[in-house]
Amino acid sequence: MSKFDLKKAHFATLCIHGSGGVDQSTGALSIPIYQSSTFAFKNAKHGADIFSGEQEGYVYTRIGNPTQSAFEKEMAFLEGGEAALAFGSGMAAISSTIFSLCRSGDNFVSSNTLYGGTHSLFVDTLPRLEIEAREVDTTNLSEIEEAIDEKTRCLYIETPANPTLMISDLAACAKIARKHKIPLIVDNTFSTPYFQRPLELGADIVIHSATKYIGGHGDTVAGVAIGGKEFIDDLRGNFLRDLGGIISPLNAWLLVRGLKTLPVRMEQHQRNALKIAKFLQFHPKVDYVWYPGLASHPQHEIGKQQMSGYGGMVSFEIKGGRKAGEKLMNSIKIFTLAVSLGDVDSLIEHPASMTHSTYSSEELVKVGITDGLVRLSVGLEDVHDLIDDLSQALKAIKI
Ligand code: LCS
Repeated sequence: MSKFDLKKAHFATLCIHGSGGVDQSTGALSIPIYQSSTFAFKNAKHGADIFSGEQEGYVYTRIGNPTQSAFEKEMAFLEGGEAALAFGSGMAAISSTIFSLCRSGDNFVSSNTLYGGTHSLFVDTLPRLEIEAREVDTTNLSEIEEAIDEKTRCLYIETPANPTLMISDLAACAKIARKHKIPLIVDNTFSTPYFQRPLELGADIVIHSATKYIGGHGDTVAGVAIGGKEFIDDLRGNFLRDLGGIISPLNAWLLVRGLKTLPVRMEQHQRNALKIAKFLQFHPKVDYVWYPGLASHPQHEIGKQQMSGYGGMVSFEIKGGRKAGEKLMNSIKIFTLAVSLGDVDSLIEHPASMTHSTYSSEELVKVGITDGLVRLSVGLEDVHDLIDDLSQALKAIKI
């Protein structure tokens, strides 16, 4: 069979064929899981040539593995980047990327609304290495400009942000980064490349917690960085090799499998999320709904320009604060009370006491993560059942 030119393929075709298709040596339709720590050389010269870079080949799974490569190749296609590198978690991808760009004495500018683990890395751990994260409201471009100085090495944006779904204007952020000759890094976990392609908007590096929509089934922790070949080669050759935050071949395979259904999953996550956001928007026990697809979202217009869809995450402010939120979470039946997101199962959690408990009380107030904020990761169950479930749990709250 002649080979299809993947460069001409549309997104859904790449999701199925982008990892390389049928295994040429065995005919296996599904890419083999190369569960091997090491790879034999044909002879001494072959080994030495691979080590010196004169020949391509696999050496040791901490440095590269064919199942990992299949996932990386596919992610590079989907994000429109030259190359990609898989990691054992989203946090490994984020920390390795920052280590590759910043040295002691440097700073970088980042969104102030971030996944709580990223915030903790930025404000608790990196200062120990004398790397300063300057967290600002990146929906306000002048705050970004004011924070940049001659020691700033990159701009880090999470959009839509976890958990308030604030949207930063990526084309405008890229313009600022270019002006100051620093790379723009975008955490694209919430949108996935199906709804948002930051590299096309001027970003230099994209990061995912692949644990979420990329895997999609709540069974794998993983991360990935996508960018220029030179940057990814440095990341692999120095930071992955030396820090060792690698993905296992089995997990890489689970992600390749997950990606095959990414477009249909994302469409359905979004359809369900929009219906739930609209149901909550006019519910008497709800104060406010944060969903980028609603016209009431403060950056709805920017979202419309830079995203082709709004995803499956919905946050809302419940009347009656923490106590009402606890009652809701204890009364819910189909949604699972759990952190993480992007799974086929619907999940519910309380950011202030769970995913974002790494923020101080002052920081929580500043970024709008209130005690009454509840976050939903809307899954793929029938939306009528999800709305009925939320309805009965809201009814159980006495305010
Ligand atoms: N980036 C975003 C936007 C995230 O939401 C997370 C994890 C990470 C990076 C880190 O990825 P990991 O190392 O977990 O693969 N977010 C989580 C959350 O909201 N609940 O549990 C984990």
